Amino acid sequence: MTKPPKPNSPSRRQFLAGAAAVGAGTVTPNPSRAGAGDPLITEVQDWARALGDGVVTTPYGLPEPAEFDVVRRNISNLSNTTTSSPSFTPFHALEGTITPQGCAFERHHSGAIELSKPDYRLMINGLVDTPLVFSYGDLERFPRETRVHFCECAGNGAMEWRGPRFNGVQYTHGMMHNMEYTGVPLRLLLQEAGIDPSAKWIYVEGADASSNGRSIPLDKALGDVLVAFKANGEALRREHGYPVRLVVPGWEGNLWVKWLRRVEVRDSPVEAREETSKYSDLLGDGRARKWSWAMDAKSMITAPSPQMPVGHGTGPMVITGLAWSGRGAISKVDVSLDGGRNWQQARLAGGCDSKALTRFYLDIRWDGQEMLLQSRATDETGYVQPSKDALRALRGESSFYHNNGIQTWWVQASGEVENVEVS
Ligand SMILES: Nc1nc2c(c(=O)[nH]1)N[C@H]1C(S)=C(S)[C@@H](COP(=O)(O)O)O[C@H]1N2
Ligand SMILES: [Mo]
Repeated sequence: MTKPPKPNSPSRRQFLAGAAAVGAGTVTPNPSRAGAGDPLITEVQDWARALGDGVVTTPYGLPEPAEFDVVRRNISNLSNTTTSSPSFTPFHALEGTITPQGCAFERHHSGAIELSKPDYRLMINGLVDTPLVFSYGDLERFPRETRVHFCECAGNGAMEWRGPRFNGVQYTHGMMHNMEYTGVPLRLLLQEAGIDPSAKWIYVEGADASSNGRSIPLDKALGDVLVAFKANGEALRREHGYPVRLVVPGWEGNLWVKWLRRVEVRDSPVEAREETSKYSDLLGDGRARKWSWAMDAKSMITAPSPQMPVGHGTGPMVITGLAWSGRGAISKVDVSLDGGRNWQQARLAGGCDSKALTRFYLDIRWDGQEMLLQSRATDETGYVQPSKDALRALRGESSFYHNNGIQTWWVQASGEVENVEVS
């Protein structure tokens, strides 16, 4: 069993602080008998003696103060500036599948810019009959679609390629979010401009200083790509590209251009731009794969996990997590309690949307013994999430991006959980 190096992990320090606060260890394993003298049951409490807050006390609601800990975090030594850096989603503390915008990971190359709706323009040019410029209001007049999709950075888990490093699902898997987007299919805007028969690619750019330009094959652009202006029912937040971003379902987050400014229709990809091949993958044999667009099936156990230790004794325990695939819907998730020797099929909750997070549960009775928890996703193409060893055998020890290997959590008898690897 390989463990992460202990001293220098910020997540571990945060975990220990958190664990003390919730009192990791044993608490009452069963509901207590009614009328057993609990004042919370037998006495009238303060909150029932006076009126509560009136409506619109908080015109736009904020999370309950006691939930202060359910926030994005970054890793201070990961990059030099926070304007060119990722933050991480607190998946250990979230349920269901939708990521609230307020705690969804962000990744900027030159900071989150302020861009107003009146100042917003989207240009479509290149191999088209008529180059067009759309205002925000123009976009609102095209037929829209609403769909849930995950956005995962190709770097999610990259730091774990060579072995366990960060003690928390927020850091090992948190470069991702899953939202319900509303937008106009890019196809409709391209058709409005009229696509030249020689067109094979588009090149997309944002309005920020980095522009984050990327090439995307025309087939994908004419498929399920959305020019989105709403997420989870409300306007996009600035950090996710207000007022308009590209949604490229199932494909790596870098293609999801924020503050979308220009779509150039082309006969070839833009080769010269460094960004185009930034997320290349090394293969085991010394060659490299330039593009890995679709995110392969992957899963994570969100609880128990290092930031969410077991807070109760033996008996009923809920093991839960998320699974996703960039190639379609999740068809099955297996969970192992013993480091991958035996597997049990988990219960899938909800709709199992295509290219979206799927929540799974395994309800067990914990005997108080240590466990090596793993989850393994299978998608509708039949693809099965590989072990980290299998992935390294294919792609070598020095690869980095697109790490979809199986994660192991070591649940100790004390209830503490650590990021480990078993082989
Ligand atoms: N314009 C612009 N678009 C961008 C980026 C950027 O820096 N600028 N970062 C990209 C990367 S690398 C990722 S992973 C996703 C992250 O989206 P999020 O910030 O909503 O999480 O946006 C992509 N789109
Ligand atoms: Mo990314």
